[in-house]
Amino acid sequence: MLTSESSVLKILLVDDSASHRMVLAAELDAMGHDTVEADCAEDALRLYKLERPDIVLMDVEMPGHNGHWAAHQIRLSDPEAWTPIIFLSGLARDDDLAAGIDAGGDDYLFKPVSPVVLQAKLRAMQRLRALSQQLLTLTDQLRASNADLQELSLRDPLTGLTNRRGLDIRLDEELRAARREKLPLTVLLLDVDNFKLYNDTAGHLQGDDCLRRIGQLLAGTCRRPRDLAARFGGEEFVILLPGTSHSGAMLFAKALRRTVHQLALPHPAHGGERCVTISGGISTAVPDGNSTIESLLSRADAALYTAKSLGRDRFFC
Ligand code: GH3
Ligand code: MG
Ligand code: MG
Ligand code: MG
Ligand code: MG
Repeated sequence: MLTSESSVLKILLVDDSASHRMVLAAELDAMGHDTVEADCAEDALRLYKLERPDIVLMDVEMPGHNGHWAAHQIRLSDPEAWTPIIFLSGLARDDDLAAGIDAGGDDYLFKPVSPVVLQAKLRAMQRLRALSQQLLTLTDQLRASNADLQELSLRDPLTGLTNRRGLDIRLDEELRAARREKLPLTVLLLDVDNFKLYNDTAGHLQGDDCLRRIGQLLAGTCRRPRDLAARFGGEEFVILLPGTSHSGAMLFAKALRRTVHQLALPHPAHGGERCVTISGGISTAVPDGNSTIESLLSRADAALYTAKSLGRDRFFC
């Protein structure tokens, strides 16, 4: 997009000479631009921050700090954005020009500058500035979509719960925190009972719907900020309860079982007479140096296996 070439620019004009400023400001005004004037390097920096100009025209030699200093400070104050700085100076040796560019200038013109040259240079800088702004916008969009992708990669699309990857990350964090704070960590591994039969009778789509509703229910049981409900895989879920002891976990499981009963999702295999139930294995530990995510999960898995063997619709620890 190079169409903004002829738009009105806000130009910060820096020169300690009032007569130079007057001449240049009149020329810029004739070109249709708005000018903000500074008569020293310190004021240039202040006005730059206040006015956010599109382009800076900078004298080099000034009492106090010089134009090089002001250009350097402007670059430091605004590392993300790029505002063109053109030096206009009576110091007209090649080395002066090179020093100006090294100080952060984007161009360097020798005084006196003809209005035609100045106008052409402003157009060139405007073109570059438009490109740099496009780049900034693209970078912002890229950052945002990266964040979206990151979020998506940790979420289970069917239930909207945290997926296995997200669970692994949180489990790792919570295990470290529990070790550090010497607090218990409870893991519940939950499995929908006779779910293959559910699918076989009602079909996979209705099975998906059942998993979605169980997922919602589990998410609703997590009341504390650090509690987490996740889809472990298939019809298996995990609930993570940081800071919850064995007795707290038992109370939680009892309430959860009651909530599933209250949801009363008919199980199609029994002609709708019986409802969907879940079984769970509970593992609670105050983790020490030997505790691992695997050890916590495998204890919960063994307990789940026992819950299933004892007849399902129950929790075991
Ligand atoms: P048990 O009470 O012992 O857990 O029996 P079960 O039938 O629930 O266990 P099994 O492991 O034999 O079957 C689990 C079923 O879950 C089989 C699989 O097709 C189904 N399943 C896994 N993921 C999904 C899914 O995303 N959607 C649907 N609809 N079904 C799924
Ligand atoms: Mg000067
Ligand atoms: Mg299973
Ligand atoms: Mg199974
Ligand atoms: Mg099952």
